[in-house]
Amino acid sequence: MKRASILLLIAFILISSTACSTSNPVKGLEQEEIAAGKITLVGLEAAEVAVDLEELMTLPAISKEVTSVNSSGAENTFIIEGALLEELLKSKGKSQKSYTALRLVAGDGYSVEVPSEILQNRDIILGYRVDGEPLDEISMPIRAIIPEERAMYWVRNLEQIEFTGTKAEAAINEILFLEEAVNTYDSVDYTYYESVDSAIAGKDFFSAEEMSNGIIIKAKDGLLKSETAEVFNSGYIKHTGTDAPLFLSPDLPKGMHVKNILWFSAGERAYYSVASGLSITDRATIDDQEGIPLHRLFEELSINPSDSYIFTAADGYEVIIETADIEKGILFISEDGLISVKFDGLPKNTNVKGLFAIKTAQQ
Ligand SMILES: Nc1nc2c(c(=O)[nH]1)N[C@H]1C(S)=C(S)[C@@H](COP(=O)(O)O)O[C@H]1N2
Ligand SMILES: [Mo]
Repeated sequence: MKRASILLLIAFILISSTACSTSNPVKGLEQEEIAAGKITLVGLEAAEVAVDLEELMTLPAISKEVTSVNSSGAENTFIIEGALLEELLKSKGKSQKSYTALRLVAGDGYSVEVPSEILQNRDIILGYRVDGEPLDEISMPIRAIIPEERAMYWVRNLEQIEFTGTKAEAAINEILFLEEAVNTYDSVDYTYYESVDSAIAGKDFFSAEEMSNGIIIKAKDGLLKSETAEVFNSGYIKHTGTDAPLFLSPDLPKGMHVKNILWFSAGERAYYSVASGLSITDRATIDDQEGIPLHRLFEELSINPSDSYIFTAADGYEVIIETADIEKGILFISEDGLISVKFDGLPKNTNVKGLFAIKTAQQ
């Protein structure tokens, strides 16, 4: 909202107090502002559908006390009033439950994909009033609120909702280790707060073909995010310093950055941070060496079943491990800083140092 229109709005409220608030369902909002506040629904019908606040207000209004928790743990409780997305969709003969995912897109460049699990189980409120007042300037005209879910989904200044079709769940056939992979790509200096760290361009990690269904990023705290190829390619993986591995971009709102990544994948390949894995996974010990049980790594990434797996080192050394032996293995970082595996009771030649990748042998 423009400064001039706020001043006008304030003047309007001061001059004609009750007349406006009773004739108008959003107290403090002028008719023109209600008409101007519109969102676009893309992918719902053949053509884009525009929905304005006036239409939203004809739907059953709901009011709910919600608490947002931001990434630093700060809580904020307020009452949101608005209409349910499900009611809006119902009025168009649709349901949020029939979509695999949707993307909430804001006017400031922020966007977030809402996965199927949330679409199946949660209410999505298209909020137009907070604590009985119009939304603040950065949130208006509509803020999406999904109670019980992370504030990451509570998109201010909602402009567009994109409905997407079925996405093929990619099955992983290759795990690459981020700590080794970073040596094979060019890093750039990236200034992050007070320090200058190293980062690799997002577009260096996957081919366009691999990214045709976008990418998935999982953080150490369990956060799982789907991003478009466009968003990922506009950013970097910062692999040294604070919050690393960190996905960030100078062009994206900070809320789209992902701190402390565990892995990210596109198509059949995933990059896994062993340092992140070590800090959250229960370890097993072989001959005084602690590490991540390999079967836990395989579970985490849902790697495809295979009779055997090929372990490749950065120097080209390769060993093939039978599936039955995977449970004997651990993944660790050696004293000299190399990604390594060893197996309880297997010959020494299965100890791989400088491990670059694990691949399914038959696909
Ligand atoms: N338009 C827009 N909406 C946004 C964001 C943003 O950058 N732009 N950040 C999101 C994130 S990551 C969080 S944690 C919350 C922060 O909401 P709060 O300020 O109410 O805590 O807003 C979400 N909605
Ligand atoms: Mo956030």
